[in-house]
Amino acid sequence: MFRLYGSAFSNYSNKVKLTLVEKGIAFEEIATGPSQEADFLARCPTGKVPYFEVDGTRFCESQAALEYLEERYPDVALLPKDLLARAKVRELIQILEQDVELVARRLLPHALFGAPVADGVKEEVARQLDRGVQAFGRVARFSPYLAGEMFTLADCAAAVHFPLISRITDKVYGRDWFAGLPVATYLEYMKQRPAYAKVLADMAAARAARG
Ligand SMILES: N[C@@H](CCC(=O)N[C@@H](CS)C(=O)NCC(=O)O)C(=O)O
Repeated sequence: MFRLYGSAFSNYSNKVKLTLVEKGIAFEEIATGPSQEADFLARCPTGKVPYFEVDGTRFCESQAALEYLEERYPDVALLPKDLLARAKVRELIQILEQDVELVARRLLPHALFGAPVADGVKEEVARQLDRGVQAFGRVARFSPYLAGEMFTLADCAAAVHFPLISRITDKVYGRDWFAGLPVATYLEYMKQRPAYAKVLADMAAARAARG
């Protein structure tokens, strides 16, 4: 049994959950938040969520989980057969996470919890976001999925990262950095997929339970 330790509020947890549900894999979800406590670090070296347990082996990093799930459960394929097409899907995920999500994440504590920001950080992040979103826009196809006609792992990542990135940039800069891309239309289209609808419903239920 695949055990997913994570949070309904964590986009990286939801990336893995969306992949599991899309593939129709049975899994157990254990609600956990990140921690730098020693007992948590003994289970997950980064202290972040999500982390995973399969047959007694623990590991972390959402992309490692996606690659494991794709290799272990190839029947519902979320990577194309062609090796170069597979590389293009991975390129999409890496650009989105490395050049956009991680950049916007620097302002997450400020946007969501009002944490202070050092001088110049907003300007620096804005410059990096410009470059990252433009790079992503050059490779994303939105036709209708990110890599083209096939729903792939890139969609499992983007569908959960886009709303968070838009929320952060809206809050901090008063504008959505994805406004120039067809992200809103794409997300509406994605909501027709039962797996994505479930991830959103679980998040809404967790929000309601938190009050
Ligand atoms: N590269 C990691 C990123 C995981 C991550 O950043 N998780 C966030 C929650 S969405 C977290 O645990 N943050 C707490 C921290 O950075 O200490 C992955 O892909 O799993």
